[in-house]
Amino acid sequence: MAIDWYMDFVDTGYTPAPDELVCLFSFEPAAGISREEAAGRIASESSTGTWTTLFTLPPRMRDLQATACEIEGKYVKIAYPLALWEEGNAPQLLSGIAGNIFGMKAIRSLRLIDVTLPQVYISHFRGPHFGNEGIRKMMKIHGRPLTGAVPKPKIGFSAEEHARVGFETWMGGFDFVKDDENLTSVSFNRFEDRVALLARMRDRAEKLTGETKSAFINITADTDTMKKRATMLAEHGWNYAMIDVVVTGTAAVSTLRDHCSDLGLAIHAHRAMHAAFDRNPRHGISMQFLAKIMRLIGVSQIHTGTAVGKLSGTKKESALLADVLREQVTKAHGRTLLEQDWGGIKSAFPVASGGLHPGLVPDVLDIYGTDLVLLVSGGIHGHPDGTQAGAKAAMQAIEAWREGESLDEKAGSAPELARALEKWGYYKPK
Ligand code: CAP
Ligand code: MG
Repeated sequence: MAIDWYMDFVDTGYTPAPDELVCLFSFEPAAGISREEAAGRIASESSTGTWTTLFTLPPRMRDLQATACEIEGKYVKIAYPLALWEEGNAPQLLSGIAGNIFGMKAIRSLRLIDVTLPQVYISHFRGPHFGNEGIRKMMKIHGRPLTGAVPKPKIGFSAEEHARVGFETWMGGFDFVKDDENLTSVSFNRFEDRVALLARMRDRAEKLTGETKSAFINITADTDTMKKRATMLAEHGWNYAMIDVVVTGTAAVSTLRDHCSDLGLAIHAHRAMHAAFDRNPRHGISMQFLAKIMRLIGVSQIHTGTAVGKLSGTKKESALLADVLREQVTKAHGRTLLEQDWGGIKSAFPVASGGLHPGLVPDVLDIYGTDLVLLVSGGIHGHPDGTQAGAKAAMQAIEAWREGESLDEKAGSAPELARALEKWGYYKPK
């Protein structure tokens, strides 16, 4: 008597229907399991199946089963009927295509690389509230990267001290001050104090510079608290909220996307904890999948790496992530990216951050061009002449790149940049 029915989920002659979701996985079967059977198990356990044949099957069963339709080497493509998915429910999508399958004994390793989402599915999501052009209009910044810095050290400043470092950052020419991912509301730096004190400094810096200034203030907490904090931000005239989107999860981000949109707030998404599941190339979930889901839900920008800074990631990965976030139709790229037509979903910004200093700015702009958020934090606060000089040096490095001038040439007429190069040169932190 047959025990399982995993092979019912394999049909390499099958062509996915236009309204089906299609996932790309890489996988390694466990010993004694064929590639076909492993592929069938992934399709089965991520859609309707289980380990044994069953006494009763609902009549609509056949129409709901996922199909492993392309198996090539360590790669498998699986097509999922639309009816499997609840409209607009990102957590449910992950429970299916990123759920139990990672723990199956029959699969030694499994990586969810990407998914193509049909129009009829993405039409139930709102995407980013502003889109990149909308953000640029709101901040009155054109033709150059949006720039920002996190006060460093990450935690330790009082709210007053934090606001003062913020003022110096803005006076050096930067657009944004950003909280660190682990700064929320601690005894010596309460959220509400920081919001109010930074707002006062923002208004002063805007008056003195004539430029629009803003901040990514971290509201990360339980969902109800995050909603209250977002409301407080709007009450103080802020136009952004920052959320640690991986640790809070797709459910909370979905709720806050709507709440922030009603308040006219864009969302800066920090991806802290992402490397716990996307760094191992054989097992886990890719960063491009995470970036795709977060654009779908509706963050305005998310961190995408630097390749040259202190954190892991390659140039190719960052360039592909930028395509996932910025393009209206993301082109397929080998076995790392599937084609995605984003329909009515607006664009989002890639964010380059992590171990950057003025000497590395050209490397980053060579990867991304100017359509990004560039965060240089330790790389301005560690400047020999302080934060304001550090920000000026980074802005001078951006200018040099836009003018096609080398940093050494530019340093001749840019003293802050010259001092930065004295300290860091072109050092790549590791
Ligand atoms: C950078 C940073 C960011 C990382 C996040 C930090 O500070 O504030 O959180 O860039 O990583 O805490 O390390 P520095 P990623 O500029 O001083 O290094 O952007 O890869 O998500
Ligand atoms: Mg940080």
